[in-house]
Amino acid sequence: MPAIAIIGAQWGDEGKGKATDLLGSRVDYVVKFNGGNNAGHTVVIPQPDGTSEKYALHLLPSGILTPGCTPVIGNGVVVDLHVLFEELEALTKRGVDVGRLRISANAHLIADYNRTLDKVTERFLGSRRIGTTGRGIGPTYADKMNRIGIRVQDIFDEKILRQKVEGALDLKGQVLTKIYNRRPPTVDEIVEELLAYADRLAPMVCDTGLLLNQALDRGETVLLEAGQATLLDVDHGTYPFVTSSSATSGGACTGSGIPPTRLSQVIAIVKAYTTRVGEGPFPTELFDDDGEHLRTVGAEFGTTTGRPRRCGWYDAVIARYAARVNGVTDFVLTKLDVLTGLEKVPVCVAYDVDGTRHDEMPVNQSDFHHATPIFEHLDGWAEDISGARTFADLPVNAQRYVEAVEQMSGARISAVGVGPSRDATVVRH
Ligand code: 2SA
Ligand code: GDP
Ligand code: MG
Repeated sequence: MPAIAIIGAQWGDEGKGKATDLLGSRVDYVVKFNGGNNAGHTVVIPQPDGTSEKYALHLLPSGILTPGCTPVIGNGVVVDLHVLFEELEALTKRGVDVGRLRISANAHLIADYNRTLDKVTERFLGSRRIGTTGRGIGPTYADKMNRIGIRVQDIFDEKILRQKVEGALDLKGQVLTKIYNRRPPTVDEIVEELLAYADRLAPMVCDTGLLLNQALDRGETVLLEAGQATLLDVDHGTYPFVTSSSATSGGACTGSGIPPTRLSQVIAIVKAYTTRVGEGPFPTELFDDDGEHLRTVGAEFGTTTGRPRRCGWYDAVIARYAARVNGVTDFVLTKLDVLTGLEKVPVCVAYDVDGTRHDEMPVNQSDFHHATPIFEHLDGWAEDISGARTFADLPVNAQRYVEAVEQMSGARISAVGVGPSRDATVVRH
């Protein structure tokens, strides 16, 4: 079996963690290929005694929860070592075997000064802030592109590490002091902090690109799991209100070392409505009781920061865009249960921008900021759907909603989420 990518179709938190976990038992490797501990994936696993265990993962790939599956942190990820070991320890305490984790020698490390810079830059930007998670993600990717980043492999050679930290602090120290009036850390402080993890990290580090391609050669299955989503992608998202990594299927290749010709399936996770955390345009956003209803029923609060998520109706223009940019073969429509009880469910089919209809994402970002949604109002349903396991179990209007959204969004809907738990899923294809 070849490689499968799972990506987010909207602005994140579509339920990628649950979808990855669901496929986990059928795959040999789950790879995180972008982002860092800005991600938040919630996975709910039913237990034999009828209770359920809830896990919130930030830096670790969701595959860590599946026995027999090897979780991999790819070269496209930025790693905060403190968070890495904190998450590993927390899972170990809960009985999860974390010994299989492999980490790319080429992944970049989040240094202390980049966490500081992330936070002070946001404060400095004031009303122009991005609404970042404050985890140092943007500054660390900036260092990577600027060729002053620190990579995982650097911490196994103190001399090289020291040289690299000196080089980075030459620049970043000045920024912190002269622009933000902060005392920068010393080279010794940073080197010491990073070196402290070297022994524990060493057994996990390898050439993950080689590992994964060899697994594919043997006929094993590799699942590439995105953090964030298409509209937060640094190239294809609502720039500058984006994260700093490549969250689309192209990023799955560059961030893992698996070539595009080996991807056989691109699964996009799309929520039955839309949410966004942080700043930036959001045409279907609701500021009324309907928005509050979606937030409350959908428990729409950030998994990493606890921030309330902005909520709005389903946007088929965005879904079509995600289908195109990622080469989506299948959608998984999540959280359909959250729409239960609504008499009518509006779905955005196009935008109106100053009297002009746009069926595709406007090329100009300012137009997107001013886009007004053109809605189709679909019939709702009142029946509880959380127990549905086949498409036929869904009320007719819920089936029609899925079919209508499928028609508008540019790829088949292969599965539908009807609750947070692993088994609360209707599989169609
Ligand atoms: P950053 O920290 O540089 O990546 O922030 C840049 C933008 O990317 C958004 N972003 C996210 N959006 C949704 N979910 C994310 N993960 C967490 C979650 C978020 C949380 O699963 O709930 O807990 O707040 C995530 N990570 C980054 C961010 O809001 C900025 O708009
Ligand atoms: P991710 O970042 O895409 O992995 O998504 P998050 O875990 O941040 O947010 C998705 C939230 O929705 C989590 O709390 C999941 O447990 C929950 N969830 C996933 N699928 C469903 C579903 O079909 N129905 C409901 N009600 N909740 C879901
Ligand atoms: Mg999330």
